[in-house]
Amino acid sequence: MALDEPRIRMAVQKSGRLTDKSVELLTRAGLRFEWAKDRLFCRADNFPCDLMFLRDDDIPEYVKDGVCDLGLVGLNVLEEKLLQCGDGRGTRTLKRMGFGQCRLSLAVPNGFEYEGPSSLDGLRIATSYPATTARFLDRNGVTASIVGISGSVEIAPALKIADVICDLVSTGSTLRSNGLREVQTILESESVLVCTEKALPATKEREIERLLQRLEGVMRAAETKYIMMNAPRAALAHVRRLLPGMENPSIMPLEGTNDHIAIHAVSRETIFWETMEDLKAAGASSILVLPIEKIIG
Ligand code: PRT
Ligand code: ZN
Repeated sequence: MALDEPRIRMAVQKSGRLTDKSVELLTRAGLRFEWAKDRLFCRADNFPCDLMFLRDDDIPEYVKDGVCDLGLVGLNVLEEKLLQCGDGRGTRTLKRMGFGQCRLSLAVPNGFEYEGPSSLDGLRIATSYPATTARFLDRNGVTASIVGISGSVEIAPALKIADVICDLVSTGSTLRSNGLREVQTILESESVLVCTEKALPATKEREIERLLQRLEGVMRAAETKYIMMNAPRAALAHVRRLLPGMENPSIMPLEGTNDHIAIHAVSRETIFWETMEDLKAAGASSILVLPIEKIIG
């Protein structure tokens, strides 16, 4: 690998909820690097990509400014930081990554009657997402005051420093244990892969495309299974109905029988135990479901 080739620089959360999944995904996409919790910079030795480990709050600006070409960050942080430092633009979202799912929601104390955004008029809203919350209020023609808090937003109503809150929710248990009720989602979030909008050399664009294809392959493989079974030939149509995600199965004769076949196929859908039981009831036997590691093409 030539030393002067342009290398992609990619920002990843240094230590937090997104870190392990990000590192795992990049490793499964074939990048080989020596990662340790205290490292800020890692060079992949088999792909022209360097990783920079940052606080997630810094990733949007680094990508916007072109210090990093790519970033893996929560959509919630991306939108908030880009709104705080400009008009919300400056990065291109290449892919939703399917992990780190959560939502930014308004929550009110139990007993508060919420009838829509207008119920917030004149109230104080505590949040770590002031710009995203302000955008929501603005879009809904609501005037409320925003109390910026950097952590433990859920205790603000009990402390009487705010009437309601706008915070990230995943299971909802933090809200419940603080006597709050989620009433409105203002942003559905997950981890996203973003690219800078600054001009990049064509070689780098090509490498980014190659990396993206690999990441897509890893993600698709995770959702896809390889299924094998034996079945009476007459049951084939029934089997296909039970597995709508199955694409063009390979059908092979089974040695020693005329009426039984082996069916092998890739299924784009999760195969549940119930489906396996239905397949068995339809006459299938020796049903195997195997994970797929990589997919390309
Ligand atoms: O140090 P650094 O600044 O990098 O990290 P951080 O502490 O700011 O962020 P971190 O690591 O906590 O979260 C990173 C990202 O994970 C967030 O920006 C979201 O995109 C995503 N994520 C997914 C979450 C959650 N789920 C989540 N549940 N981030 C935070 N929470 C918190 C939430 O703030 C609330 O306090 O969990 C609590 C609610 O959870 P439930 O399950 O009780 O509803
Ligand atoms: Zn953060």
